[in-house]
Parts: sequence; structure tokens; C-alpha cells
Amino acid sequence: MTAVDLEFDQLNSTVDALRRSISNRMMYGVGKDAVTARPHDWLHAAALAVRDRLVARWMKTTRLQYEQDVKRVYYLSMEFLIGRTFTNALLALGIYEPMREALASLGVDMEVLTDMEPDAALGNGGLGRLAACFLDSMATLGIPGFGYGIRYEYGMFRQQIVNGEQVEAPDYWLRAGNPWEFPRSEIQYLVHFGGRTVQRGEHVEWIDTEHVNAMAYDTVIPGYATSATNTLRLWSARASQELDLSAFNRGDYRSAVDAKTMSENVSRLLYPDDSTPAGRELRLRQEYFFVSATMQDLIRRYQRTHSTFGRFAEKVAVHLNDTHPVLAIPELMRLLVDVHHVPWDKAWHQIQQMFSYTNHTLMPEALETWDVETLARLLPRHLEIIFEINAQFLKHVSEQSGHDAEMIRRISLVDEYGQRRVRMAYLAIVASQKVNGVSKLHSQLMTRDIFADFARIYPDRFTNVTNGITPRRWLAQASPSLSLLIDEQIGTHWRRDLFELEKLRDLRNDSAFIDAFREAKRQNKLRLAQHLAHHSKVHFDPEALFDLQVKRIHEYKRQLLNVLHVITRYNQIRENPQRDWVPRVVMFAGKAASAYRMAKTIIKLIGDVSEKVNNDPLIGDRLKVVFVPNYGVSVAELIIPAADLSEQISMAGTEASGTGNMKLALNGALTIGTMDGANIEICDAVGRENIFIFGHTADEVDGLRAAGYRPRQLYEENPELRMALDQIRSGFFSPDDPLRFADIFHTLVDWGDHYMVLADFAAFAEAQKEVDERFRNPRAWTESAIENVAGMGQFSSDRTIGEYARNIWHVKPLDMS
Ligand code: 26V
Repeated sequence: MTAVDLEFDQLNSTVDALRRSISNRMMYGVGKDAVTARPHDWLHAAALAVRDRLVARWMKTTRLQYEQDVKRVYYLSMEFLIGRTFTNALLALGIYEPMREALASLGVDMEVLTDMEPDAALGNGGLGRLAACFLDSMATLGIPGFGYGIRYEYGMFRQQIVNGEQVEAPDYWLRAGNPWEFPRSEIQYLVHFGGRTVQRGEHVEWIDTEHVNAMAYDTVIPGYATSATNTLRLWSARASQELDLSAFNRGDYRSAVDAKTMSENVSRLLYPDDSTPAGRELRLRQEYFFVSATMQDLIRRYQRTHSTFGRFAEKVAVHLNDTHPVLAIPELMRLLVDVHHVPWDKAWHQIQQMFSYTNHTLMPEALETWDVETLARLLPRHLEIIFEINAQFLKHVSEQSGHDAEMIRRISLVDEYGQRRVRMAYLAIVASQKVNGVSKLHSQLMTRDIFADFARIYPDRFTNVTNGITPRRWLAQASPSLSLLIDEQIGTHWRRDLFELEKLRDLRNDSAFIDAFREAKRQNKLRLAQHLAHHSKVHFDPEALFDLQVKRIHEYKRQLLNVLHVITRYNQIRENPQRDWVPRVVMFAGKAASAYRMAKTIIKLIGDVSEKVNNDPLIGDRLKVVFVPNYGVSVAELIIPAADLSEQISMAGTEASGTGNMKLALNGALTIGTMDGANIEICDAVGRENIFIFGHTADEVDGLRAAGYRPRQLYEENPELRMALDQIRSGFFSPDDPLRFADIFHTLVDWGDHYMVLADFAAFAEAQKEVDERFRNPRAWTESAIENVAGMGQFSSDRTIGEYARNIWHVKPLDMS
């Protein structure tokens, strides 16, 4: 920051200046007076006062970007799980305390306000949250990056638990208005659908289409302790004409309005990640809507300073967050070739240098394909372009490696078997200069299994970039107590360079520090216990071991393995209540996709088990089971800092990376986990003695499957496991409906146990015994916790973004001086 900026900032950061701004914004922004203002009005006024301070930085950044004619990164993602903005912005600007005082002087409690802000939950889970962490890191590092996505009116559903069951409620997050966004009614693009193509002279035209307008809404993304900011631009659908006038004039007012509503449905709601074929067409429309607007915007911005497309790839990098935005490739080809009349080969050459793609899952059922018929109807020109890309690609491969008909069929962008479908991941690979996985293991398996042919054809294209998380939100903001302690020991710079945490290693034997560390964690546990006592009427001992599994509910993540262990533990305590048990609170949180039956049954099982366990007088405080509802960014910020133990127990080879594992370790939780995803790298970073690793490795999983896995045999041979499974089957936890969980039993015992829960059960139970032993020795436990925090430097998303910028995007930070 320059001296002038600094002085300007300081002037604006005093309690007095803030108080004046808030009063001002209350009057001229909200249109109320302090006497009649309700809490929401105060939040709005305070947010506007903060936003004003961001805007100056924003303008400066934008000006410098133009002056320096920088290369820009377009980060395309269908999901951004931002969470709340207020506290985050205050910390980025360094005005948290002054704001608290300013509000207090106006008679307003800032904590009450911050708790009222709704989460911007425009994402399903890990993939969306990763995009949000990346925005934070790009801004903090001064990388000229734009997030592009959709401004859904309804975000991720709110989860209520009624009688132990998940009930979904719509998330209309814009109800009270969104003070952080700037509507840009002057930035609108037409997006076309349907119609047909005609050849006119040398060019193809796409005609007879229907259209919808995409209108931009911008949100400032502040960098931490820098005047660099970035922009998140989200598109909202507007009917291309306000009303269908012909219908209106016929007196058919109703259908005129319906047509408008229909076309604006495109950006109405976030698709859940279980989207079944029904209603999928709207999802395809969403994907195209957002990439079309984005590609038009990117061309317009490029053309402001360039008269030909010769330097396009030098100035623009487009990143695809999974395959959801892959239609950006044929759309950009269409715009260049059909609209701007760039020759095909030139356009394709530029595109191949601009695009890069991240894969986030190996699960075959999650790899996107679109059937050719739907594409032909909705996007006929794009289908032609995809066919042409495919033809050229297959020709190229045949020339290079000879005609191997079987291989050509395997790698074709169009799956010809049965209903013809376009394989979106393959299109992404062919068009991208780099393709990456999100952890070392995931990247290895990606090139070994799902993309093996492509890795042989393009050996230099594939790489790994292990995920990361932003330390600003996940430590500084979520855990004030621990942050303050760390600041006292090593200063505050770890927020920008997380490797600074290594300095904590020297303190691992320092008794005073160990005590202070325990005290910081205890405060977080108390905070959570109080919250749960208040909201869920569950009471528990804050001295107990807090054992957390927080993530989407999915069979591959194996919440069932955890439940089985809870049940055996319950049985053991009942058998032997006098033993010296380590008291535990086992907490679960996570949403089930609304159409995912098994995931919902798992939630119900957790509910029924907790009823039984928590109300058994023989058990008392020795074991409690809690399901924390509505897991999302804000709930995560509350519960993660309170964890002692982090459950990362997916079947090896299924969790691409995981990022909750990083958040928990950064907050001093010890991990119990399989050798999966980023757990492997966490293990290396914190040391094998500070993590509880168990279970089959990915290779062993393959071996076991090849040898013929027999879960029933494990059930029969392990009496504790058998008892737990029998209790599940026979209605021990569900006397009101004894067959409720029969399918869970059969899935595990009779139907193949696809995720090998029973195969890892014994090893998991052993590892849990080690956990208890370590926890009995508070000093040893805390030493390990400190080692965990100290080892987390490499899991900052700043490191991740640095790698993307250097190795994939080839962009440099903006010069802010
Ligand atoms: C998975 C599945 C599984 C089968 C049913 C349908 C379905 C739909 C979506 C997904 C996951 C989509 C991609 C995703 O969110 N992946 C997550 O990305 C995180 C960030 O890279 C990573 O940490 C998680 O391990 C990975 O699951």
C-alpha cells in the first residue's frame, strides 16, 4: 500500500469516522433514522459503510489492471459457497475493533448483527467452498482474477431436523436485500437457445432462437491487508422483453407474464448435486446461460484494449471448475468463428492455450454427459462445433498412434453406445492446456484410471494442485481465541504466510503455551456447548472429547462406519459402565441430497441412535451423540474450532481431496483417517505420530475387490460388529418401525458393501482405542494438536493459488505501488 493510501485508510478507520459513516448510510442508504431503525437496518447501514471503504480499493485495482494491461484469470464456477461477508470484510480492512466500538457507541451490539447476516450459500459443498477460498486468495495475492457464476435466487436448501429426519426448506437468501452486490443494469448480454443453423457464404448463422438476457451483479472481494480487490460477477436472468406484447395485446395478460417468469427461471435456483434426469434440461440451460454471458463479457473486455485476437491467449486464462462450465469452449469457438470471423484453426489454437480444467471427483456417476438429442434441440450450433472438434481430435490421434478402433471408441468425445452422449470431461481435456486433480493421490488415480488414454496422448497436460483453505476465514475469523494466542507467540503475519505457523513447533514442549492452547480450545468448546444447549436443548460436558464428522452425507464418506463404532461403544459401556471411559461427544453434521434415499436414512439412523444413547441413564456423560442441523459455512465456523477429533474416514480412493480435513487440523483437531485424498499429505505434514491412520489403502481396496470381497464373512466373524448390525436390522434403535434400517443392514452385509465399511471396521475400532489413550494424557494430546497446527502451512489456499498462477495460468500479481 502506498503512503497516501495508508493515510486515507487510517483516516477512515477510526471509531469516529465509522460512526459517522454508519449514521450517514442509515439515513441516505437505508432511508431510516436511528430511532426507528431495526437490527436489520443497522446491519445494512454498517455493511454499506464497510462497502464504501472497499469501493475505493476496487476502483484503484481496476484502474491498475487496465494501465498494466495484465493477463486476467476468469474462474468459471457454477458454485460459490461464500458464507457471510461482514466480519470477513472487517478483518480484511483491519477495522473489526473500531467497528465494534462504533456500533456500541450507537447502542448496537455487533455480535447480534453479524449473526443476522444470511449465508450466501450458492454451492453444494466442497467444490463451491473451494471456489470461495480461491477468490479470497486471489485477491490477497493480487492475482487479477474474476469469479464468474450464477446469482441464484435460492441457494442451498436449509436443513431442518424434524423427528430425526431431514426436512428441506427453501433458502431465499435475498429476502432482506444484499448490501454487498452492485446491480449492473448496463451490463446485459443476450443468450440464445434453440433455433437452427444456416450456412450463409463462408459463415454459419444461428437463427430462429429464443433468448434471455443475462444481467451482471458484481460483488467486491477484498484482499486481506492489501488494497488489491477482485470481482465476483454473477449473472441473473432477465426476460429479453419485459412482456410478450402480442399476447398482452390479445388480452392474454396471464400468458404474457408466464413467458417472462419462465425465461427468468434460468437463474432461479441452485441445482442440488443429485440432479436426476428429470428437470435436467433446466440445468443445461443454466450452464450455457452463464458461460455464454461470461464469454461475451470476456471478449468485450479484451476488445477494449486490443484490436485483433492475436494476443488473446496472452491476456486471458479461463479456468473450468469441474465440467459444469465446459460449454464455454464451444461457445467461445462460436463467438470467435461465427460472430468475429476468426478462422477456425486460429481460434482453436488460441483456445487451447487459454483453457484449463480441474477435475473434482473420480466417481463415475458424477462425471457429466449430455445427450446429443437435447444438445441438438437446445444448442444446435454448439453440437456441430463439438462434432467438429471431435473429428479433428480423433483424426489427430489416429495419425499419431495408428488406428486402434477400440481406443478411438473409448476416447471419442461422443459416447456412441446406446443413447449418444457428449462426455464433457473429455471435451475439457482436449481443449485445455492443463488438467489437474486436487490431491496427489487423486491426480495419480485420475491419470491411471478415468483419463488413462488421455494421459498417454497428452503426457504433459496432466498435473496436480493440492487444494487449500483460506486461513483468514478458517482460523483468524472462526477462532479468535486461538488466533490471539498464536499472535502473541509468533506475530500476526501467519494470516498472509501460513508457513509461519512452523514456529509453533518450538513451543510444543512449553508448558505455559500448552496450557494456553488448551484454554483457547476450551473456550471454543464452551461456545459450541452453549450454542447447542440454547438451540437444540442438548447438554454436554465441555471437557469431553469432541469428535466431529462434518461433511455432506454420502455413502463413500462412510458416516455409517462412524455410527457402527458409536453403537459398539455404546454396547461396551452398557456392559461395563464402571470402566474408566473417556467421555465423548460424537457430532455429525451435513446435508443429504434431497433425492438420495440412503443418505436420508443415515441421518435418521444417527437421530435414532442419539435418542437411545443420550437417554440411557447407564451411559450418562460417557457418550453423547449429536446431529447439528443445517451444516453450512457459518455452522462450520462455529463447530470446527471446537473439535478435538476430525473424522476423515472415506474409503481410500474415493475422496478427491477433502478440505474440511484441512480446516479441522488447522484448528488443532487430530485426524482419524484413511489414506485418502489430502489426508495422505496431511499425514506427511504433521507427522505419522500425530495422526491416527487406519484401514485399507487405495491399492488394497482394489486388491480386496479383485480377490472377491465377502462382507458377510466379516459380519459373521466379528461378534461386536455382528451385534451392532443386528441391532440396526432388528429395530433396536427404531422400535416404532423395526424395519426402518433393514436396507442399511443389507447394503453392508448382503449387497456387496460397495464402500467396504465392514472391511475397515476392526482397524477403525483399534484406531479409536489409540485416540482414547492419547486423550487420557492431555499434555500428549495437546502436543500433537500443536504439531497439527504447526504443520498446516502448505494447506493455505494462498499456496494453492500461487501454484495455479505460476504453473497453469501464467499470471503475475498486480503491481499495487
Ligand atoms: C459427487 C457425486 C457422487 C455420486 C453422486 C453424484 C455426485 C455429485 C457430485 C459429486 C461431487 C462433485 C464434485 C465435488 O464437489 N467434489 C469435491 O471437491 C472438493 C474440492 O476439490 C474435494 O475436496 C472433495 O473431495 C470432492 O468430493
